Amino acid sequence: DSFQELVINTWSFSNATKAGWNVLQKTHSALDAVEIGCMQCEIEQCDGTVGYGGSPDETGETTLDAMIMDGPTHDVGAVGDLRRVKQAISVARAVMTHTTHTMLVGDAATSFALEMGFPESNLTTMKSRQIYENWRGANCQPNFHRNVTPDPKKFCGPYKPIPSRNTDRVEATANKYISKDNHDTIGMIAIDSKGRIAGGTSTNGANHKVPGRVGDSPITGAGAYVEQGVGGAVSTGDGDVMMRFVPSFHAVMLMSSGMKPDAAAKTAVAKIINKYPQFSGALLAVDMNGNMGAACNNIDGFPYTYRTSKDSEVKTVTVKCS
Ligand code: SD4
Repeated sequence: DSFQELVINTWSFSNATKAGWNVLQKTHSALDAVEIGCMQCEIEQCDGTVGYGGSPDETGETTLDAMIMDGPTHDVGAVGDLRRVKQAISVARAVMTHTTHTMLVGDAATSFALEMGFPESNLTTMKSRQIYENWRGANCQPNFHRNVTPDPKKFCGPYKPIPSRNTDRVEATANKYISKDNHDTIGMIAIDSKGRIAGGTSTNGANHKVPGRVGDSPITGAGAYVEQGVGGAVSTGDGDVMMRFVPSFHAVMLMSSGMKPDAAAKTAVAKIINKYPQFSGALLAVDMNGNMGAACNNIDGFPYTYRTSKDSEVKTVTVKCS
């Protein structure tokens, strides 16, 4: 085995790292490691931001985004706005394995999942119901995801566009925030002993999103990107802003022209900060030799977790945002 095996993921989701690592030891497949690692977080509902029962949308429903990418074939499978099916990363892998497509969305993605044998279930829990009730309140709260003039009668919809100067819109977008306990998408990269790299993400997205919203996580190059022989990157945070910069792709391209993961992550994040100084998020990058790096903005430090064949246990490193 000439390659150092590696499993690395965003945040302190060490059970996900362990699950990915364990399957890597059994099947020696980076793809399996990413699927099973992310699945662990879907089961545990990591931080309430992965899997069912978190981030209810404006109507109270939880929907899921996930993707998986295979380095050697450059194949991708993804689901956006997946409804009523818990196993988002596995459905994403089924899209990759059993279709010529890259991404399926919404209720049609659900139909595909059911055809593939995944069970239908309710993604709402007491907790997500409570988050929704607290936010909606008795009088309907304004939704910061919508740029409407505060008019109590309009907060609960139906919504109508309100003419605004374009500069207002840009300002509103730039100041959008994701609360600090709601940015914990799992993004994972694995390298197996044959040197195959794979990456993936799984998330329930953003609280109170407008129904139909798909975040950065299932978008190739935004939520995750791997390039065989170069490395991979995954992101977490305010996906509505981050996807405009395809930061995972950016970081991997920088690595392919010789930059180290650390500098690549910082450069890609700096590009976002330049336009959106307030955005919350983080980017994690790794090369084929297991060099790691991360950068973040507007969060209280960004932990990432990994295991390599050089270590005897899972380790967590926390990066400070500069
Ligand atoms: C999104 N990037 O959908 C995700 C949010 C996130 O935990 O990281 N949530 O925008």
